[in-house]
Amino acid sequence: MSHHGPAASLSIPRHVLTFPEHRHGLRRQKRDWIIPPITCPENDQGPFPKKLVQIKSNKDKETKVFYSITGQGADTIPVGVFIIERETGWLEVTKPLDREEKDKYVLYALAVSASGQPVEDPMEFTITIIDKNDNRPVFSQALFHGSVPEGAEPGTLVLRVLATDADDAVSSSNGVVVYSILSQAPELPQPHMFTINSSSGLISVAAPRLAAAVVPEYTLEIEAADMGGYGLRATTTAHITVQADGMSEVGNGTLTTHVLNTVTGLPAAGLAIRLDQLQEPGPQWRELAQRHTDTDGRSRPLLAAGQAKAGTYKLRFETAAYWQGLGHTSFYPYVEVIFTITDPAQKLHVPLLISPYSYSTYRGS
Ligand SMILES: [Ca+2]
Ligand SMILES: [Ca+2]
Repeated sequence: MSHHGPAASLSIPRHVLTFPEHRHGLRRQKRDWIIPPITCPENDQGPFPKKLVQIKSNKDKETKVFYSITGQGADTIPVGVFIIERETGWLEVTKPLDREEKDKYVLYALAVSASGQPVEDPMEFTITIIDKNDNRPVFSQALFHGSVPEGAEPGTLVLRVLATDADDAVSSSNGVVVYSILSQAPELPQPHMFTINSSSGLISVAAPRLAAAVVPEYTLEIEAADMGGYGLRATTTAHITVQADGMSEVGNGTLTTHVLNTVTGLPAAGLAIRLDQLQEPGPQWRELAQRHTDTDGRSRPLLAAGQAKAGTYKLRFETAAYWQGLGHTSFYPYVEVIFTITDPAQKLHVPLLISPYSYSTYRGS
């Protein structure tokens, strides 16, 4: 038994397609006879007619053989795309083909003698059109809309964009679309507030501290590119609305705050704040409110008028995330200010002044 060399079938020249041998005169094709695939690139610019493969009958040793073809692209619509040289058996294509219009043609080759008698059974063969990347991705919409509640956790889904590509996505990457976010406007409280799944087009929250008061709407420029992200490109725009949380605007709250960045002397925008109340007799804290500071460093009131009760409260300021958003590291991962409300009717203002290495607070009103 020999294991050397390629299988015998591979020694058949690729440009010749021979009618299958009959087994003991049986008028059927051998079941194990494999017709080699015939391929033709799309958008070929010729010159035409262009030879694809030579069809051959071994009966040509005994008699003169004439060849013809029938089927799709030969004598049925689209007629005349493929022709065969009657005497040589050369199969030829006559014009540029569009794979996106038709990706394969099923034909039959016939071989007859000079008197018109068939010398072979009709041989079925398929011409497969090989894709070229001649279509760019197309977004299903010129503008996409999505919305997300403020303070949404990273991973929260926002919307999905969709682009299609007419090219072959099965045996090539010409039709495989890869998504990316090109830009985010505004870049507040930091760039990359959102991320996109490169294959599904699902956009989700990437960073915390989405705040309607800071940025009520983002504009993302989204790209779709074929060939694994390196081919033809298309862009679209996505508008993402940040929804303020359910609390109604209350102008006369009893507990307010503002945060000042003492490095720049400017208000600290987009900083997350949480208010807890101590559950007497303790030590459990109960969350009452979450806020983000706006561009003035202020948040909506943490306690609405009439909501305050005497007790011990804690304001937690997410300082590290804020500094991280500005490209700094913070010595304090967060700042907690604990204070007592004795007179619920009195307005109370608890500001925070921060740098990466210090903070201070005071009682205002
Ligand atoms: Ca394409
Ligand atoms: Ca194509």
